[in-house]
Amino acid sequence: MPTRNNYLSTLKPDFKPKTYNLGKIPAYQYKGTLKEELKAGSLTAAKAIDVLEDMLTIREFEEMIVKLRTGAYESCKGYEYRGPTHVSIGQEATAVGCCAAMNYDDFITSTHRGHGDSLAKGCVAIRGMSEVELKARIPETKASKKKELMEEALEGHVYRAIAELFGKEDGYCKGRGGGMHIADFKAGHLGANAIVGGGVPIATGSAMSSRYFKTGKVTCCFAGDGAYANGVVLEALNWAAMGQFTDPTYTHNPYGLPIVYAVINNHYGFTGRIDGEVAGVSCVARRAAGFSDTNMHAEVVNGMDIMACMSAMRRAVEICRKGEGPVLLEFDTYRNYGHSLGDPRNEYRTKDEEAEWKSVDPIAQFEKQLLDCGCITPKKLADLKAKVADRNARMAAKAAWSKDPDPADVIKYMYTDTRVDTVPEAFATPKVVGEIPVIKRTEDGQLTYKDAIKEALIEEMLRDSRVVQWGEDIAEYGGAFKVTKGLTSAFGRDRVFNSPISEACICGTAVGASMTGLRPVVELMYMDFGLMASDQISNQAAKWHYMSGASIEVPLVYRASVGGGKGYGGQHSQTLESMFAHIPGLYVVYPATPADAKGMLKSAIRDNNPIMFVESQIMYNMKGVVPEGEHLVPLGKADIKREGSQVSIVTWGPMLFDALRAADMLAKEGVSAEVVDIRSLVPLDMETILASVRKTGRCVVTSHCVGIGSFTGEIASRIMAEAFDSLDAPVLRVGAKDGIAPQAYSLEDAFLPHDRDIVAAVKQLL
Ligand SMILES: Cc1ncc(C[n+]2csc(CCOP(=O)(O)OP(=O)(O)O)c2C)c(N)n1
Repeated sequence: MPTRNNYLSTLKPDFKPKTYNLGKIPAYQYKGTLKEELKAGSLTAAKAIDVLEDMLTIREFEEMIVKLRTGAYESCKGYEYRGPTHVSIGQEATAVGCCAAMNYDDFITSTHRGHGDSLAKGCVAIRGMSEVELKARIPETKASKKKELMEEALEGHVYRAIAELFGKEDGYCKGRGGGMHIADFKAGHLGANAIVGGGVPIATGSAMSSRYFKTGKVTCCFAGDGAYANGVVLEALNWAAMGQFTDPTYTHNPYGLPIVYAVINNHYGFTGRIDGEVAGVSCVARRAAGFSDTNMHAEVVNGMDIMACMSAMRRAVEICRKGEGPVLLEFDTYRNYGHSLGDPRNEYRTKDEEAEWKSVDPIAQFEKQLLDCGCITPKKLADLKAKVADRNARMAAKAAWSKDPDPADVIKYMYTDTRVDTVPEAFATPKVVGEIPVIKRTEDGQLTYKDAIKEALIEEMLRDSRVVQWGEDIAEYGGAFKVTKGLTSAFGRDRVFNSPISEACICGTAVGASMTGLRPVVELMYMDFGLMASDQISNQAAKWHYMSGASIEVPLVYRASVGGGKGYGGQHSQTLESMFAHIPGLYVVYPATPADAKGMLKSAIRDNNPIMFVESQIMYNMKGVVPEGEHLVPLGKADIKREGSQVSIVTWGPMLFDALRAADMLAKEGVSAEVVDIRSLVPLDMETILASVRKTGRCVVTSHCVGIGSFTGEIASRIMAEAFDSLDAPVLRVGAKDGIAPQAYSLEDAFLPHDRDIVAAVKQLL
């Protein structure tokens, strides 16, 4: 483990002329055949037939969708499928080749065109399961023999995948996700993603978990060629290749991320051509050269040849398990249909091109090889095809007429109510590798807000080894505001480390890491930068618990600090919690006192929901009494910070202190104001707010958010809807001006709300 001293950089200027070698990327090197693989023992005839069965299962599933659209699918006539139709016919070898070359408990992430990946992963997982695992998967089974159990589980797999596609309660995600978000965490499938590139940082985070826990598990990240133009994907490649993971001369743990970036290059984005149109590289694998001196062991593979796919993936997995990942494999393949079935393809490609690719169809080619080397007879091949078609048809009919989710449950699964009350033994005694920073209280027990946060971080790191932190400059430097100072030397670089300036990846890797066992607490240096990560926060972290039908939890904390009030201008001063509160699925909390900061952060780290934890930079040096040791403040519980009887001032964040000063000022004029600090925007403690308003009859809601779209409006409207009879006057709001935070002191002062504005509003009510 490097100490702080030997971690100090000793860079010298060196401008000697040199040339950087970008290396070579092998392409289409595989020349083997099934016969040779069988002879070499890398594959058995039985496994080869399983591989064919899985490809046929995908083809049948996708052709079902095509036929459903025209009413030609016989087994569920009359059933009207509504939903996306991104079929992957033509690409089956990539899905099956990759999954079949992995262990059954390795991980994948997938895409909007992910039925194939999902089916392949499930089939491979089921075939790898023990009898006990199979019985757990299909608890109602009457089968006892392994083969029967497996066949039943495979049938159940097809059923649950179709049921999810059809939006049924029996689906993998209880109909909450659908085909574009299908996931089966029990089979290592961490989710398909309808945001192009959205799953790539998640996969990267999953590989971080494997590295941290030393499980040896590999993650295969499926994404299309189109995705490799997206910022977050390029961020993820940089992240995975970071020297602090891979460079043995520099790092304490030179174990590269065990991840295979599987680029499924079907040559089109939606319609945009990667070849000669929307990219400037001759092969997508060249992207790898931009991020790693080893070119990430990139390779271009014939994605129409299942043997080539499997061989490449086997080698990639081996590299990863040796700790030499990441690996990037580009699979050259083709989608026979358009982007979706609504796309006729004729605007951008020719029938001749399609015919050329159909002539190298992966299934037809592999069937020929199986027949040629006598692995299967024509009769057995016909039987296998009939079995697959029949299974799909029966499962489709069963799914089509199975139970729809109950409309009363529309928001069921939004949040989890679980948290870590007891840390499992394996994680309960984390290693401490250096001195733990001393946090000093004043004689009367006070701490700064910043130290209160730091104390919470230290206590939770000591309590649970799964709590891991990353963010920009948070290691030796301690973060831009020094909140994490000293934590790297205390807990080690595996638990507190610097990230690149990649907010989307900071937030997205946390999602994948939390899905696979870590409990990340990551820092957004300024809340404004959260907008760079809004997809990962809002579409990924916030949504996965619901979209998976509660089959996965995403326990993570985004610590976001707000810069307003320091004269930092428009891009470093925004108070954006109202925006994030508008995203269902995310908790949003904002403590205003040191005691609440400590107690709420500890609760947040133990909670199993994704949480936006907002901190204000102007409060970092504010002092208050903070209980030592185990001090937990529940999330979603408001706090009456001052009792009063004539008006309620409902607030959160730094406006609490304006509200308290306003209450003092009003008291001098004989007005009794109650100050309610909501502390959590989501979940919101309406009960406490309503009880206060029912008592006082008047209410002002105030925060640092700009007026338009502020969460103050949400509170005001709910008070009016739920306590109208108790109100003697309308609810008023006090916020920042509807403008952009200016730098000039005079302007920022005019921009932000103050105690005097609250007093004026109260007087208006009275
Ligand atoms: C961030 C984002 N932008 C745009 C889209 C719309 N869209 C869906 S699929 C797609 C093309 C994706 O191309 P690629 O990654 O190559 O995958 P393919 O569809 O070819 O399998 C686009 C633009 C989206 N879903 N997400």
